[in-house]
Amino acid sequence: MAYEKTLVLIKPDAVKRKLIGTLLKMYEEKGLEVEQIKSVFATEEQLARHYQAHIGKDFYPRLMAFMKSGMMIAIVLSGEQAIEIVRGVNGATDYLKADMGSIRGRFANGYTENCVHGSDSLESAQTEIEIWFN
Ligand code: IDP
Ligand code: MG
Repeated sequence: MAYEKTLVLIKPDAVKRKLIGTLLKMYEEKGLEVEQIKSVFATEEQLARHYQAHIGKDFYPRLMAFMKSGMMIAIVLSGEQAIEIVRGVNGATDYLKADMGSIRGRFANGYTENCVHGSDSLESAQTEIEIWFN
């Protein structure tokens, strides 16, 4: 067991659909603490750093446009195994295969518009917290 911090983004689709409270509740119900939270309009630079691994992929332009399409909520969550817990609560990247109890299983309407982001490793959590909170 390891105490971790992880970065969550509530993406523009979920904010527009007034799901902020519902999604925060799902993380809190799993015992995670909200350490930092703010609303944010992503800049091109933040997104290019955040999604660096996906630059050049076919879905990248659509992803960038979507992530700039409205306000997001950036959150630092902490707790034991926080990174893995958040990935579980979020559900699989393929929204059709995501567990029906997960956020994506319940609420995602597409491959791009999938409500949430969660860091996938300790390294990306550190980098992403820096991107959105510094
Ligand atoms: P993750 O969000 O589950 O970590 P990643 O593979 O890191 O998934 O992809 C980042 C984001 O890019 C996804 O959350 C989703 O919004 C978008 N994305 C990923 N794969 C596809 C795809 O095949 N088509 C369209 N959008 C995608
Ligand atoms: Mg990812």
